[in-house]
Amino acid sequence: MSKNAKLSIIIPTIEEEAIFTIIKRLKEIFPMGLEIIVVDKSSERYYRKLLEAHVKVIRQKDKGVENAIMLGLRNAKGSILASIDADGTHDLSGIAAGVEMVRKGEADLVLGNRFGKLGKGSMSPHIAIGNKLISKVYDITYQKKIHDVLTGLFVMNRKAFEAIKNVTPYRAGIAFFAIELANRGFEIKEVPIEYYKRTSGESKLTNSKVLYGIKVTSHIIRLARDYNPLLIFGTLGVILLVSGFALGGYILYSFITSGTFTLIGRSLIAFMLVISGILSVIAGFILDLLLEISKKINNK
Ligand SMILES: Nc1nc2c(ncn2[C@@H]2O[C@H](COP(=O)(O)OP(=O)(O)O)[C@@H](O)[C@H]2O)c(=O)[nH]1
Ligand SMILES: [Mg+2]
Repeated sequence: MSKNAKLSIIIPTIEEEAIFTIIKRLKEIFPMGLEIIVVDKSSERYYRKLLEAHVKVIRQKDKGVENAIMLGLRNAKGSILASIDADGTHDLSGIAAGVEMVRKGEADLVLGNRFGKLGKGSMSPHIAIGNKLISKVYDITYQKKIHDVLTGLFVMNRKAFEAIKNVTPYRAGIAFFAIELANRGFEIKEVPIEYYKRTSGESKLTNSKVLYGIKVTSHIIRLARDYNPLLIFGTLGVILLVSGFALGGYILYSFITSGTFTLIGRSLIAFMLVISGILSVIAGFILDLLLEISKKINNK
């Protein structure tokens, strides 16, 4: 890829005030060969303000950030394509780092890992746990070393985009791109970025992040081409078993040292952990068997 290959950056927005600073800074970081495409789902007033920022603006008629980014990508001319949230929470330098990796051919898709340098108070603890768990499921299912599959920053090469440009996006945020590209054998890597607290407005993504998280997880598991239930349920089972035995060991130790048995609640939890662990492993074997049978039937 040539050094002055054009870079297109897609910015999805619903009334984000931080976008104007982002546009200004991106123009400073990439003074040459930059195309900024804002995919806007805001008011008339905001739209007019965007036009004054001298960027390409596409107004989104349907819903969802996945559709917004896809719309922007389909209209992009660059040989390297990127996207960043408009709320000012993502570290812009992640784009340059991702472009470098894509340019060198180290990856086809680079995701900005917000857990690299998470700013204080930038992500609430339960959202962080949810994001980490979802990324772990992605990591295990697709065998990629990714820690933040729901980030708002990515860079990809045109070849990767051409392979998925006709796929209709589903509700999975940027995981949609990571799932589709993993299924097609593209190289996916990450780069650590800083994540900052939102300075204005509220989250626009969804009314319920819990439901959104469940939807994303189900897409990740259902769409895996080489879906491996034994690996997923087996790993989960082992984690449960290890935690159960660890807790059991601790209970036994305190019983031996104190001579009295008081930890009834904890014993129950340890018992449940071990039982669920065993069940999870069994479920993995059964699902694996069913998958094998269905594959054989389909091939006939
Ligand atoms: N065009 C468009 N932008 C969206 C939509 N949903 C979210 N966004 C934008 O996508 C980015 C990420 O959304 P945000 O609300 O910050 O999600 P969060 O960081 O997960 O809370 C922001 O720039 C939003 O303004 C949508 O349906 N259409
Ligand atoms: Mg955000």
